[in-house]
Amino acid sequence: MHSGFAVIIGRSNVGKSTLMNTIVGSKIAITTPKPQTTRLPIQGILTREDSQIIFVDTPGVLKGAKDVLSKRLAASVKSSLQEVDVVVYVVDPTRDIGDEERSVMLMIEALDKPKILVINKIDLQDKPFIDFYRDLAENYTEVIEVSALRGTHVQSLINAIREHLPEGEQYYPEGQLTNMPNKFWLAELIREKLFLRLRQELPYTTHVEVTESEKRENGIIYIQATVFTTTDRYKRMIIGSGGQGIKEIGQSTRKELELVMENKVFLDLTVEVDPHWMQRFE
Ligand SMILES: Nc1nc2c(ncn2[C@@H]2O[C@H](COP(=O)(O)OP(=O)(O)OP(=O)(O)O)[C@@H](O)[C@H]2O)c(=O)[nH]1
Ligand SMILES: [Mg+2]
Repeated sequence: MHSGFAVIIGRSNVGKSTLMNTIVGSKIAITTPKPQTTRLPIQGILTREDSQIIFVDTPGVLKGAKDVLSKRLAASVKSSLQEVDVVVYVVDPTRDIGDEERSVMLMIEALDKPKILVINKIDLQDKPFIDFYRDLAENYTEVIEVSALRGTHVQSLINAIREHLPEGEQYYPEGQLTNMPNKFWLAELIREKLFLRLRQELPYTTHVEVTESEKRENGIIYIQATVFTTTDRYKRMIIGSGGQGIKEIGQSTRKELELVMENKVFLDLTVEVDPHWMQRFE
């Protein structure tokens, strides 16, 4: 048996969470077209007959961000790099290589660990920067081109990772797909719907907490959650005119939950102002 940790790292929006979900075969991490969707390192577990790989999905690395949350995110990425067996560095060949990418790259190339460069989104037609990444091959243990969205070459990636895992026992029982507690995952799903609906800076001022999640005697799963935001103005924007905004967020979350849980769900969603929620990340 081989087992170990593979950290998925890269700048925001390259498809790290999508890749982890595809590998694990279940939606563990939320994914949206907006940068900085992932906020906490989340583990996705792949157990096979001869191996167990624990993937750690990390928040996109942002250079020079000064707010508490971004700093905390960057720190959590750096610390998740310390104890892993394999580094999976994901890049997006459709986007220009800016300062941010260069600094991530330097950080990774300095690590003395097996490093796999994953060029993602190969399903897209226009990939002007793909040769730039291909030319970096000598700095990495391996280079694999994938489409996380479609699953292309994802098996080759899994096999390559397994090659570099030490011998060892399983960390988690078979069948366990994530380390994430249920309430946290529910909160993440609500946050995804918020992200998808809200514009520009608004998503980054929000935080979701699930206070209750239980199956009641009538067979319905009852979930109570609060969306925290920093100002009254944001609260009004989230609620929307006549409550339409929060209603739609609630409906799309509930629909997805009912699909996943194969159960009727009642979702009680409220919005509250808490100017200090970010400090809870400190
Ligand atoms: N066409 C295409 N789109 C992809 C692929 N992988 C991810 N995407 C899209 O890219 C966007 C970002 O994906 P995420 O998985 O949320 O990216 P991330 O790297 O986890 O982003 P952060 O959590 O913000 O760091 C989403 O709209 C995905 O659907 C791919 O292989 N092909
Ligand atoms: Mg993510």
